[in-house]
Amino acid sequence: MFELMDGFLKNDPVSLQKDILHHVEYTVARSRFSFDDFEAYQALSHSVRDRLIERWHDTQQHFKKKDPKRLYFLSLEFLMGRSLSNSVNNLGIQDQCAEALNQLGFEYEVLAEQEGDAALGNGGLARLSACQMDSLATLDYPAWGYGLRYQYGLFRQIILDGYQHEQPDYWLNFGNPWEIERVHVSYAVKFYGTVEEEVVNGEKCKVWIPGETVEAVAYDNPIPGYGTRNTINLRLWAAKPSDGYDIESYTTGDYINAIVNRQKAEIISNVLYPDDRSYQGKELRLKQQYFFVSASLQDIIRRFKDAHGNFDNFPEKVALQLNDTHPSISIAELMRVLLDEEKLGWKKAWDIVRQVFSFTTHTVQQEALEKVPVDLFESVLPRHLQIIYDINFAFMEELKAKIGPDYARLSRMSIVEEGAVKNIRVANLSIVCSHTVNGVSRAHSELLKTRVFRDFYELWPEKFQYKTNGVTQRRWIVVSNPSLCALISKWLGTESWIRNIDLLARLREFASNSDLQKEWQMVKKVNKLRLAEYIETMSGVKVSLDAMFDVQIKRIHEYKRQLLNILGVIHRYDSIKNMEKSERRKVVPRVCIIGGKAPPGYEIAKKVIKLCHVVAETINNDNDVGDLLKLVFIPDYNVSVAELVIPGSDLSQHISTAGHEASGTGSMKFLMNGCLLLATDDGSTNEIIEEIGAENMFIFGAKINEVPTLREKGSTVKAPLQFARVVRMVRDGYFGFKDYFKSLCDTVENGKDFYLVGADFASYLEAQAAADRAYVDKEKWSEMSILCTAGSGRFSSDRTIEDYAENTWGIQPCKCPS
Ligand code: 26M
Repeated sequence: MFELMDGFLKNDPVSLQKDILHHVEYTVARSRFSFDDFEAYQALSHSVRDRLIERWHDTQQHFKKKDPKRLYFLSLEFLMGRSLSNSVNNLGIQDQCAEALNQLGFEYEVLAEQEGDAALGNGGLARLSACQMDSLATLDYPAWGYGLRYQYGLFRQIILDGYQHEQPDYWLNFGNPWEIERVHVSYAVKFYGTVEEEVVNGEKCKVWIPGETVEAVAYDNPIPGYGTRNTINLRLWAAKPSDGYDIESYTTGDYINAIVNRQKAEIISNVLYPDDRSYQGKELRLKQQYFFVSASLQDIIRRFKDAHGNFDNFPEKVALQLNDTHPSISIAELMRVLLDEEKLGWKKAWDIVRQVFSFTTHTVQQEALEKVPVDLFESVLPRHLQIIYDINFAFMEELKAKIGPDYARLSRMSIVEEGAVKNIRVANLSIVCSHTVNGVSRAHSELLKTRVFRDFYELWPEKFQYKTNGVTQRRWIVVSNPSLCALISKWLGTESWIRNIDLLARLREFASNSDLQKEWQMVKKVNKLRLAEYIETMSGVKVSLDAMFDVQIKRIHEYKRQLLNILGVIHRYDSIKNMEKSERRKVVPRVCIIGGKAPPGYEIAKKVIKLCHVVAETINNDNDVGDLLKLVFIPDYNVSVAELVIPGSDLSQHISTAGHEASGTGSMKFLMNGCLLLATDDGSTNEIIEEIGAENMFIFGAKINEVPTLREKGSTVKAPLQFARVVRMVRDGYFGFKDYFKSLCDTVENGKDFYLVGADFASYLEAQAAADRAYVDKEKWSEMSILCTAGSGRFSSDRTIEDYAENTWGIQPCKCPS
């Protein structure tokens, strides 16, 4: 049974082994003499979980005692991926686990592969939340994450005959050892109904009589910091029927229907919306947002009230971070609680609300900003709509006093959009009510100030900040690339960079050292081998390790321009086909790898996936080409696939049309892994250039300020001949499916080409040619690769989080004693 030291579970291999066997027998309920890899994974996970729980308790106890200002990070999406390897690494018990398992006849790495991803999010925004939770824990900040426990995560992508099909991700099928169900932490969340006026103590007040109640039950997910005892909490809410649900049906005797109706409450947390283009006016989506916001605020307020008599110092103790507009109803909800339940009066309530919220936006597109039809809002949350109207009225008055009767501007800035369908502009609500509005890169922030939120910037310039995104080196180097991790530590003579990323810059000194370069190349080779094996298993394509592995992995979107990549591959193929045999010897061999999910309703994105498959089919089976060029599509791209692919890449592509990618975080993971970037000047790229140097990257394409002019010119901008030629090949059915691809080709020709695929094609090909030339010189390439890792420190989420803590949230570290 469990052995304790100073009251804690021991971490030596013998104690771990005993715990694993205990869990095999009593948690997994298998014989300790016969259990398989999956059962061993479960038992190991439960042993690790026990250790997390101890730390989690101590951390919460410590926070309670110290009562620091806490950060509550509200996000509808967290893309956590796997937990075992991350937890084992952050607890620092990997060697001990490996030894304990070895003696039982199991391999740690094999067991880690048994775990499925927790994919409770779509893409960039959701993975960023996960990286930020890791940094918050590691840097000892008193923080909590709040979100939704979807039963179905992001759909699984399967490819049939080159077409994407979506399958449900019922990720909880085999149990989830990383969560703790808190049956006693539950809150009633209410919807619908009416608002009535009542007189209480001679004062008129509004009373919401809700029509439906759903119970929110807490599931806690411990997030361990690295090299610290601090383990913070990610609390996800699941919807359960409430005892008060549909009482009516019981009394009318319809028992069976009453039960069936009761069960409908669970729908709220059933499924993650898989389209990250933000779409409007879905009742279930609004209910999801309010459900998680209401439960979280009840929890936060209960915790606050346990420690404080009144709300006077609420803003000194609570920071609420809105991860995009998705949780922004919390503004109206906090207002409602303070007004209707706590009876603080408008002035006091408003004063508190304005001090606690900070808002980060993750988009560039004006069209992508969420809107909720007023009718829908009124039906689902009638009292909240009134409050939003009141906030807007006060804001409009304040604005009029400042800017005078500029009605065009007043109407642009109003929280309520007038028109045939009246809408609530959630972004405007968030800006008006937050003390800070953050962008996710410097360039993004400029766009917010000059275009997207210009009116607001002119009114409140002091509200606007930016925090360039970052990713956690714990997952993206230490866990996913252990050989590189060991090599870095060896050359730096310390492992401290895992907590103090600035130290990575010291690698620069050794960038031209031939010993390091050789070891660096070895590590890359091992990772490429692992990736090549995976590619062969997934797609049957054999690839040469001497080829440059060129990767683009991210959600499929027109603005991310996977089409530009594929057309570039077609051009390369066409050029090889048209070469003399003697010339072919000079071609630098390439393996082009593309992976990503298309939103289910996004036809053009789905056609891009099919195009990739048909082009791959032709190229990969062409004996003229052989190892000089391969194209592979990696299906079902997710966090775990990224952990495998990124370390094995030589070159990665971040080629969005300038002005469309708010930041981009994939590029940062590739950089950390010594992978060179081929990129447009978009999102974080120009900040990356400052660290790495343009001479160590392949930058191409129109700049942000050139895009509008290029678009205006439309059809008069002549795309290069090579472009017309490759599009023609697709149009003429060189790869088959001629009719199917017509609409896709139409998006980039005939004067449309909104994303400037044609306009950027020539400079894209030049950048690709420059990459080829650089790859031939192995020493030079290794030096550039080392410089990428060395310069990646600024893109650690540790740096982002410290900046947020200091300049937005006003929180301090609160370290739990070891
Ligand atoms: C909205 C409404 C209904 C359903 C889904 C949504 C929705 C979900 C996710 C809308 C947008 C979502 O994510 C946007 C996103 O991922 N943005 C990316 O954020 C990253 C982190 O800041 C940036 O690096 C990327 O540039 C940005 O595209």
